[in-house]
Amino acid sequence: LSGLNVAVVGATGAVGQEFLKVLERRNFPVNRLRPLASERSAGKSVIFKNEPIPVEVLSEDSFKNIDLALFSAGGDVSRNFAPIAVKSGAIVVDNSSAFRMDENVPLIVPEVNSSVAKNHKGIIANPNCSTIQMVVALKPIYDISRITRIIVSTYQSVSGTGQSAMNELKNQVSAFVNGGESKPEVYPYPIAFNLIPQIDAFEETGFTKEEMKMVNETHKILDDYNISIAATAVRVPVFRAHSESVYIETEKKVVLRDVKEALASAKGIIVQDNPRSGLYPTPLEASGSDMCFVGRIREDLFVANGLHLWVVADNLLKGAALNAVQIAEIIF
Ligand code: NAP
Ligand code: 3JN
Repeated sequence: LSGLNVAVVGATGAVGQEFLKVLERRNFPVNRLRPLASERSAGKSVIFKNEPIPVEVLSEDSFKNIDLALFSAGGDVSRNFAPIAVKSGAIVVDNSSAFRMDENVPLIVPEVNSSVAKNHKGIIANPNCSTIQMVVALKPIYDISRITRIIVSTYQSVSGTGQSAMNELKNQVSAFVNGGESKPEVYPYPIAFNLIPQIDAFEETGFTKEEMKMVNETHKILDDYNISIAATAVRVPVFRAHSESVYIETEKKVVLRDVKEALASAKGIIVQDNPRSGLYPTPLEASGSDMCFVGRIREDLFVANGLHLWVVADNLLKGAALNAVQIAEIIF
């Protein structure tokens, strides 16, 4: 492959910045890079391969001669501009929720369902970060026995909200330490030294949109709509990497040793599971890594086919930019 012209929509954002680093680090065959953002970024540059590249303001003409367009500028931008990019001849890998549940759009985690990526009609969707790391960890178990029930609680870092939330946590921590005050702007409550059991808006059912993304996207990726799934998504004062406490029930009884072996030999997973010697995954240690870390693997004490796991991954990498670039690597 001689080189592709790649547009990054949202190149100045938390995910967009990771896109540039992942493309460079993985030696993705980039011929020309076109960083795109809003008018707010006019005059700014981004760094790619040690060179400053001027950011262009996103417009209908942005996709001329573009082969691959990586979108991470929110659902509205994707809804408006992804079809334009496709019409211009680009293949779109979209990080937003805009097209994830569209039946014409494959929703891909390469370790889980790479074979359906080729069914795309121009747009391929990248799942929500919390969904990605959960299905990476569950697929090797699912291949031993179907999973019938999932109950998950997430501990999501502020980088999942974007650059503004990372600044808010930092400012609140330093204000707190200095005896001052820093008012919440991004979140409804202070996030420093706190937990917020709300990510995105509540639906009538009492679940949030983020929680329902985990339900609906997991059904689609595993192509199993019979799994009973309940999620509680919580924002925690961590800068980077999401953690999840996952409880599952399998159809057949699985042997714990087989589960650990399947996870340890699965692509993209590192098992860190020796809790009595202090070995289990944490978000600080997982930050910056491409891998999905799994630990605290244990049988439920009361339910015969119940298992518990602790799953940690970098939400900006495997949860966003890395997974999207891995999708592009499958397609080209
Ligand atoms: P962020 O740090 O706030 O960055 C947002 C980016 O979008 C910036 O580059 C911004 O440009 C650009 N943008 C916003 N409005 C725009 C417009 N009208 N036209 C062109 N560019 C526009 O947010 P982030 O954390 O990177 O997340 C961005 C999006 O990625 C999210 O909204 C979400 O859809 C998706 N995302 C997905 C996952 C996942 O789970 N896979 C995780 C996080 C985010 P300016 O700098 O010019 O404002
Ligand atoms: O909050 C997180 O940790 C992940 C956030 C993801 C997100 C944030 C704003 C808009 C999404 C997403 O990827 O589902 C969206 C969206 O595209 O709807």
